[in-house]
Amino acid sequence: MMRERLEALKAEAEQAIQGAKDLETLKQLRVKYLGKKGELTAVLRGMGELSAEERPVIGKLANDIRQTLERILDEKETALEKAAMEARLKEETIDVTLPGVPRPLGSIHPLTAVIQQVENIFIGMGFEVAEGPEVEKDWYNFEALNMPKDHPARDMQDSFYITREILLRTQTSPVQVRTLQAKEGKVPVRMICPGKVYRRDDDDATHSHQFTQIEGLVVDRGVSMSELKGTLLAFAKQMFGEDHEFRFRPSYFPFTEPSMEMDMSCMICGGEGCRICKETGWIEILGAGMVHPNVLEKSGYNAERYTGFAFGMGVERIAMIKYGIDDIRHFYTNDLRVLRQFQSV
Ligand code: 2NL
Repeated sequence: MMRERLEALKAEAEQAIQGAKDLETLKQLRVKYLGKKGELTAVLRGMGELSAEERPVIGKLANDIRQTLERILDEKETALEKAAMEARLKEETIDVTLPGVPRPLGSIHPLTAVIQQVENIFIGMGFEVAEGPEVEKDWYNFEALNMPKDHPARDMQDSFYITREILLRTQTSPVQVRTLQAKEGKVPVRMICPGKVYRRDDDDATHSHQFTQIEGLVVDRGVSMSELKGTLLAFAKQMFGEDHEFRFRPSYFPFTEPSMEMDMSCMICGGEGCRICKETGWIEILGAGMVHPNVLEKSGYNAERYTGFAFGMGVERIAMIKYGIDDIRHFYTNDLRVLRQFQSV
């Protein structure tokens, strides 16, 4: 009687274990058949009614069944774990040979590229880079630069006034005046200042009411015109290449005396004369000169003891020459067909 019940229990348990579909079910089956309150334990509780001969035989049978069930439960558990792991691996497979998602890369704006190139060249010659406000006092923008209120040069560069005394700077020189003041007459001064400047021009292919300027300034004892020329030649050769000719010709600025402009042999015709250089063979690249003594004095420097040179260039102009851009408005309209051509710059 007891034997039949045990054999039936074993058969039922084996079938249930083999049919288990997941680990949770298997865990419940282990409790159901082998647990403290499980069915095998329940059957064994009736052992007391057995005869002394039967008891060890049934006891051994019950133990064998327990061991068998434990073994097949363990085997099934291992098999289910393995299947679960395989399913997960299959599910989470990553195809490392798939192409990546391309990230759209921007590019450095040609004006930024030129500013960085110019900065690096002058940093290499011991210059510092300074920046300052775009909204300026009339005094820093004009007065300190030897352009008093009645100076004709003030009409030359019609300005955006905010009040009678405050305007959008028409050049970056006010930054240099402020730097000189801050240095309180100390030398050497070797600086360049890049930045936006504003002039009341009508926009066309070569003019913009807002453009970018880089000015440079050196003040020290014994600074000379030859040092200015050498510095500008070293700059221009690094900027445009060794295979160009450069020349200086006299010019006029209120804040320098003497003043000059620097030309480069036309990179289109090589000096033969063409539409770009207006048949002259030369392209103007910057203006420069020896700092006017009035400017040094107004900034707190003794013009008897110190001399200086200064120069200024339009960044758009340099970029147009360097990259062959024929319309200044390309720098501001952000046409991607234009900007994409500067991805390697
Ligand atoms: C040009 C010419 C120039 C300067 C800028 C300067 C600054 C100080 C003193 C004296 Cl603080 N001069 N700047 C000098 C000569 C020329 O710019 O064509 N700019 C676009």
